[in-house]
Amino acid sequence: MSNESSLANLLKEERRFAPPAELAAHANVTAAAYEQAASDRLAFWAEQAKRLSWQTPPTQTLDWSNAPFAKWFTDGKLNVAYNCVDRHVENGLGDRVALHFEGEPGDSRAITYAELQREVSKAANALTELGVAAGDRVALYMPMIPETVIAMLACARLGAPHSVVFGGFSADALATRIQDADARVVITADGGYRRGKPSALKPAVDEALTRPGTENVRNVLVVRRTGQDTAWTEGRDLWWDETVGRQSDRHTPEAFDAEHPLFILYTSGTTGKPKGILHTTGGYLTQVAYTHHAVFDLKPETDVYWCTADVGWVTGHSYITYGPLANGATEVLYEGTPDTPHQGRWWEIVQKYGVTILYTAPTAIRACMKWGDDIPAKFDLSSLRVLGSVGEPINPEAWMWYRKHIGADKAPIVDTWWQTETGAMMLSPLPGVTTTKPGSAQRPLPGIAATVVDDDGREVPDGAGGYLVLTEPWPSMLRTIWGDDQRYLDTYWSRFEGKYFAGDGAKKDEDGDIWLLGRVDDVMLVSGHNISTTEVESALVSHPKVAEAAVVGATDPQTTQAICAFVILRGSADAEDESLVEELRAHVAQHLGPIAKPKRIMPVAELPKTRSGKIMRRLLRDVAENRDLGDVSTLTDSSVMDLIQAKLPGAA
Ligand code: 6R9
Repeated sequence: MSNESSLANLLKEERRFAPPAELAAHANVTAAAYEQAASDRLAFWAEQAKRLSWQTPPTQTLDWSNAPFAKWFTDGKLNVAYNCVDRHVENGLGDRVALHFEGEPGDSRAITYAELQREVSKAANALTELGVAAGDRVALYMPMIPETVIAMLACARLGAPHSVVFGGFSADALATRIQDADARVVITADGGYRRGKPSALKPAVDEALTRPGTENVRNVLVVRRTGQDTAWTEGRDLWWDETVGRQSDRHTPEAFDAEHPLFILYTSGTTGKPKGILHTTGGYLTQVAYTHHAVFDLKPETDVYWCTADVGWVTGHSYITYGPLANGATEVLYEGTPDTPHQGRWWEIVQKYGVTILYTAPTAIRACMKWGDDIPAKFDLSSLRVLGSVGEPINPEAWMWYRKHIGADKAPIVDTWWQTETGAMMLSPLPGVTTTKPGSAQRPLPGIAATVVDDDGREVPDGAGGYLVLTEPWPSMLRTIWGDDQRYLDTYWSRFEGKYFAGDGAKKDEDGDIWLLGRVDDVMLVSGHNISTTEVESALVSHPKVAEAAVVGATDPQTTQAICAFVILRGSADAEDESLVEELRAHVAQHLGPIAKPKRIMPVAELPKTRSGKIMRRLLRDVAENRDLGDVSTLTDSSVMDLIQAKLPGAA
């Protein structure tokens, strides 16, 4: 990436939104937190660790002597499940609802903290009976149901690291992850409900377990959710309701070292085998609890919190299971898709439970925009007071829509930047402090050190772009890649001396606020200029006829790369209309300058996405460059690619 052109800094966004006075007046965290943390970062984190109940409180904060392998709170001992469940019951909050479960078919179930304690204890006793001991890995392949959260907490209670694999992944993807972690038990369900029908899970487990390298799996524990026919391997397979159901609901948690492994979560990476990101106990729980308290301004007595992520994504780990429950929150857990049985399902849920804090992804917001403003308008969303976004850069137009149509033009939006590797939020506005800017994640949170550097690792001045780096260790950082320390060093710590390389392009505006520009692989080089796919996509989405856009750089003999855009049009727009394509090209040129004008724009019906809603630009690049498609195993719906390819000139 050339320095002088740096990353594009083309999009001008002038809108500003001050925090609501009422919220600011009672906010959990004020501007003073930044100063406290800046004056003594380690003391700040030592203070935050006191949010947890330690059996042995730590006397050390950070051991960085073997950098970049960090140890936080290393001489402390605690139990994560005790912190997320038992202590709330001991504090007299046993009757508080922990989970409001809403099944896709409309069944619902409220689980209090006291009940959660009994369920987690029973599950821990069952796993113990199956021979699971501290350090053993347990794989989870589950729908979004309470047993998933219960199983995670039961593993944590026993010190048995879990590896949750998305229910949408194939048997192949599941087998690779079982092999890599050498799992001993798999917890699954007969199936879950998706798009109005039962979707089986158990067959993929059966298939995965025929693969070499999975022989150490002794048992498969199967939750009965859909009641569909399920093949059975006697001696190996056990029904959850029978095996867990007959256990004692008492279980004494054991305290583990702060650095005891808590979970492994695989992230795909652009090439090669998936990376098993390892998280540990004390630092992780400290930072997820703190950020959940600070960024959402959580008041556990009155708030109803809802994170729409799947638990198979890191967002589900940190902001469905661990952060909210460590804070004693009441939260919604929803099984299904946003448009089943109708496109207002989410808003109906917000109304039903009086949700006050909503945490979702830009891809979902854009889908709702496409369905129309009239849909959320039919529901009472007045309970909402803080809105969160995560997963991708949020386009300013989607941000504005979220604020106006969901947040009644007053709920602050917190755009939270973080990664599986960072474990918890790293950059985000604070709802009672920050004057927000549509599309910017703005500043590192208190206690976090991040900046933007150029090719040589030098910090860029305000107004310039480059790469996002983290310059100091943080409590919830990954400790390594499971079984591959070298890959940990190579992937994150070798690009810039002493700094964590996040792999995201970013720019600083004139105020020093940070704007994320997408993965570095998604930055295009066009006639010597670096242009971010995110900015071109945002320009396209700002056109009234465009609902979604994905932009890639395709190799081009004249300009190195040529900008190639795939767009989903809104309702009535005609995909065959050549003049509309011209209008869109001109629209981008007008917003970003002629250099950013896409060479090709192709209207399509769908875009390829992962389960966490990220557009798989790698596949679109394959299409744009007429190559065979790479690995499609992590796509939600692989038929999308057939549809897109069939539209291309020259397609059969
Ligand atoms: C939590 C999560 C990490 C990548 C990250 C970045 C993108 C996430 C973002 C964002 C811009 C935000 N990302 N949040 N980009 N603004 N608020 O998504 O983890 O699945 O590991 O993805 O997601 O590119 O590097 P993960």
